[in-house]
Amino acid sequence: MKEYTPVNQQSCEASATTLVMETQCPFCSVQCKMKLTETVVEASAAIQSSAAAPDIQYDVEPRMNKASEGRLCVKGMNAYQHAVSDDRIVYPLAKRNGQFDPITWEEANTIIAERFQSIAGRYGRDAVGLYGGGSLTNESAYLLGKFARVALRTKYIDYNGRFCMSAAASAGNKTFGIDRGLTNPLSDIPLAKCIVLAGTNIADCQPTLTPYFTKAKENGSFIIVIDPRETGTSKLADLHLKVKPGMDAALVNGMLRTLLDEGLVDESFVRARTRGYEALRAHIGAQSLEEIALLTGVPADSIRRAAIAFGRAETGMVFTARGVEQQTDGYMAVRNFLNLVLLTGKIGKPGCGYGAVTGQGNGQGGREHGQKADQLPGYRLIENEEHRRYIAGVWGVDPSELPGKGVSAYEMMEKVYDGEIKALFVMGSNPVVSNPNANLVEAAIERLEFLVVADMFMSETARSADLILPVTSYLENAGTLTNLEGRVLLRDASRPAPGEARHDWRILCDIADSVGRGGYFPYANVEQIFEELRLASRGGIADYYGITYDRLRREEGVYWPCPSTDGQGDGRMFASSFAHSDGLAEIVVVDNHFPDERTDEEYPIYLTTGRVLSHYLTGVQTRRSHTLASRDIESFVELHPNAARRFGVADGRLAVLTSRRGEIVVRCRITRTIREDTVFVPMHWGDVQNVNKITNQALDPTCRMPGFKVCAVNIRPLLAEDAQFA
Ligand SMILES: Nc1nc2c(c(=O)[nH]1)N[C@H]1C(S)=C(S)[C@@H](COP(=O)(O)OP(=O)(O)OC[C@H]3O[C@@H](n4cnc5c(=O)[nH]c(N)nc54)[C@H](O)[C@@H]3O)O[C@H]1N2
Ligand SMILES: Nc1nc2c(c(=O)[nH]1)N[C@H]1C(S)=C(S)[C@@H](COP(=O)(O)OP(=O)(O)OC[C@H]3O[C@@H](n4cnc5c(=O)[nH]c(N)nc54)[C@H](O)[C@@H]3O)O[C@H]1N2
Ligand code: SF4
Ligand SMILES: [Mo]
Repeated sequence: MKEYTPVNQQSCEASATTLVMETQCPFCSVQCKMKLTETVVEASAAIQSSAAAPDIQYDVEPRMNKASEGRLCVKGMNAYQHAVSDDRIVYPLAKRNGQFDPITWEEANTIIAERFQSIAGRYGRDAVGLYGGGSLTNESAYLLGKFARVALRTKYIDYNGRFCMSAAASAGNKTFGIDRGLTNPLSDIPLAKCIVLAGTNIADCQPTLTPYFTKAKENGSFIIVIDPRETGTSKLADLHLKVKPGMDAALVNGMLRTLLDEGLVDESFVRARTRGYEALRAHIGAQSLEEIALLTGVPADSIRRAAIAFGRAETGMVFTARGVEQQTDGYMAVRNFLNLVLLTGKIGKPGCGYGAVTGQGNGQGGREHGQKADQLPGYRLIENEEHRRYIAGVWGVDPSELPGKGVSAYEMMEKVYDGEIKALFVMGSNPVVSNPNANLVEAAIERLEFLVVADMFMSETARSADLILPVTSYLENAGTLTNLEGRVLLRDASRPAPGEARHDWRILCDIADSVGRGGYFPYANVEQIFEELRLASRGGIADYYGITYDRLRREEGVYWPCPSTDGQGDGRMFASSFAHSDGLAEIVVVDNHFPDERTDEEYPIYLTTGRVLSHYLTGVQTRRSHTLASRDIESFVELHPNAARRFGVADGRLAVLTSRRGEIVVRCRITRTIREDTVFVPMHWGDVQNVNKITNQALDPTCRMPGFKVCAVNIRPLLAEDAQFA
């Protein structure tokens, strides 16, 4: 743990103790650095006698770092509030007669071991499932994967990154042979002369990156935003394509058709560096721009302008995020954006590349080291014999002991519902709010024989737990996180754990011990886990072998892949070859896909979902920050005035949104900035405002990503007085 020196400032009235914490923001994938100073002012003896509580003040200063260049957004500025809040769970809690009672760690570990072993004994080891998250450090995420396969020996493990990065990750792997979010360092963005921002709202979701794009604009870049709504990000746009939700793949086909018509395909790059172009050329040659305009709701002229701007620009970058990816064709839609990058030869050079804008703080590292159903550390595959042998060797087990692959996050919830999974261990996620079709998930969770949740707070999921394990926050827990660029960063611990809260990795080691597998989890500190992770990832796609804590302390983060301790890691990828064994990138034919659910008479308008600036994911943390909560105290539905008139709902009044799966109640925000056929609801609230009670559970057939971004809904005023009268 990092050393800190309390400073005592004595005065006749009061004394102050100051704790300086050098840390980084726990929220999004930029991982901005900051200095947090806590000053505790003890009242004087005279005042103390009247039982005054000490006055605690916090001061936050952004710190220079390569990603945010010394910026912090409003979430980072206020991230301390939840971590220091009185709402933190600080003792293990067991539910008895519907009430949570504090228990000791010893009791908690004994209960867990007994219940897991009894359930595994009665129904088989696969009756216990694990559910992880992208906010866990690399060390904890790695250990959770090992814990599933070596301590509990179950095949059922998956994590919330399934809902986040799975479409882009599978597309990157298939097209390039590797998935590392951004193929370039952020510093390349200002060099791009044309930038496509598709389904990514950087201004609200990675705000400290916005200046890279404004700098690009100052350098003459032409910015194209593809989003059904106007957002903070679309304000940067020279051209905004207000696409119909779910129709990005078709939109890109229109752009590719234009490239072909205008002779803007970089034939020599395509010949030298890719395979699969012939089939794609035939496919896009058969597309009609007018039909695509009808399908996508974007005028043919705008599609042409976008394609010509990107095709002609000397350099260019494409970014996608969840707007494109959280679709039932998310994998193929991303692949079409990668087709666009490849056909124009805009990759592997300064100012040329692709970025899947990673979401969670460790959304990148969290998807590399084995908490995914089909994965082993270093991006290895659990069904690959050679990979199994290698990892079994590192773990000291027989390869035949490693389970096979399980199922994706939502499918795990279906197995819980069907009674195949009887016990669940959740670490770093709030699945009752973040899964699609949340009513089913809530019912599933209630059917469990045994639910353990490791969290800092009483989340909506923790409420249903039999046992809650209190974990340390970013201020208390050390470890590495990999930011959206693929840069591995070390975050030291800054203060002691509150009460009896424990680190995630420590909790896993202790439970492993209780189930008699402690010999495989002998770590005395987090660095020892990283040392094992280095070995486990060695020779894999996500090779961390060359990265050490010493290096991370000396240098400001190291890019993966980094196979050797004197190697620098690769900031800009694919300069001369891609990661497939033949060195080529794979172009693929992408059809004009429709969303799984279309509007009809009963559910006549599209719902899309996403984020607002001041809240983070299911809001468990940001709703506990008074500054952030007060910016948006409740959820809302954003809808066009014509849509409001059609459904008779009024601005500022409550409306009921219904779908085939359930209903929610939210307040109306009427605005001309959204398409008339689409409404938007953010995802940050639970219970009656949990938008996932109405979202569609249909999954992408390849990556198993749910189509969070489109379903069909109906809207009505909650009460007569909420109605709009024409
Ligand atoms: N403030 C804040 N920041 C965050 C988070 C947060 O919760 N709050 N979460 C973090 C995480 S984990 C993630 S994954 C990222 C998410 O970052 P983003 O993906 O940028 O965020 P979203 O708001 O989910 O979706 C982006 C945009 O997609 C648009 N969209 C909806 N449907 C479609 C469509 O069919 N096509 C296209 N092209 N666009 C569409 C939405 O209108 C929205 O503006 O943000 C990270 N940063
Ligand atoms: N409708 C709709 N649904 C969505 C999305 C969408 O755009 N629309 N986006 C999806 C996306 S991209 C994501 S990433 C998911 C995220 O959804 P969730 O996985 O539910 O994410 P969080 O709300 O961050 O929940 C994390 C929980 O872990 C706790 N936690 C935080 N840090 C730690 C830690 O270090 N250790 C432990 N043990 N616990 C910790 C927090 O207190 C919180 O309770 O939601 C998905 N759901
Ligand atoms: S939320 Fe993201 S952009 Fe904002 S301070 Fe935290 S890491 Fe930086
Ligand atoms: Mo995410």
